[in-house]
Amino acid sequence: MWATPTLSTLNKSNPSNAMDTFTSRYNPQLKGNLYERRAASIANQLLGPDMVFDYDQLLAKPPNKPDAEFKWHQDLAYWPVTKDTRTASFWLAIDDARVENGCLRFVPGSHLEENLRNHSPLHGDREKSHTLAAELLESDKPRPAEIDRGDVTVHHERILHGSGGNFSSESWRRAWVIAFRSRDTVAEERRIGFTHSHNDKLDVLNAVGKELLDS
Ligand SMILES: O=C(O)CCC(=O)C(=O)O
Repeated sequence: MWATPTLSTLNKSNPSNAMDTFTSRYNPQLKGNLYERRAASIANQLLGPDMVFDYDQLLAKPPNKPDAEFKWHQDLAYWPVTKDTRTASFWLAIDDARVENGCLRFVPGSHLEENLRNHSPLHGDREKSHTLAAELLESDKPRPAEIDRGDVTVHHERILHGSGGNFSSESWRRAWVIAFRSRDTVAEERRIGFTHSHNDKLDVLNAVGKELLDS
């Protein structure tokens, strides 16, 4: 399964710190692969029969990239406000994911908080920085999710999570993310031009968190 053209899109000469590609958009032959189908089935069992594919991403950190961090965030803080927020985000480890190479870390229980944490663009505004970051509280007790290659975690849209840099001199840290949301929510996102891409228009990104889309 892994000797697919997808992995060749993780161009190892790419100078950026952590790469991010929309897997099946750029490799449409991957649509409907086994991972996607199994994840869809689990999303339906967890959250209901109306859960559908929303987006996928390959996230890759090369070795020796201590600055290839994903800042603490809740996924929902990145997304437009919708009535129905149900999400199952699957994170498939392509390499063994360890603290050393930047595995995911979660703050247990944070998905149960009534309000989202405050998130700010990392540099200036959304035009300069797609990345949003939240601060940890002293009471937060983050836990690393070290998993082996081929294993999968599933996370909730409100769980506070992030990952450290890649301090390994040898190991990449690659992951294939597929997120499922309700059919109505995905339709609503597309209606306003939100696709979960860094290339979404600035006015769409700036509207995130500000209004109820269907109000
Ligand atoms: O791969 C990472 O380190 C971060 C991924 C992430 O934030 C997510 O899948 O929601």
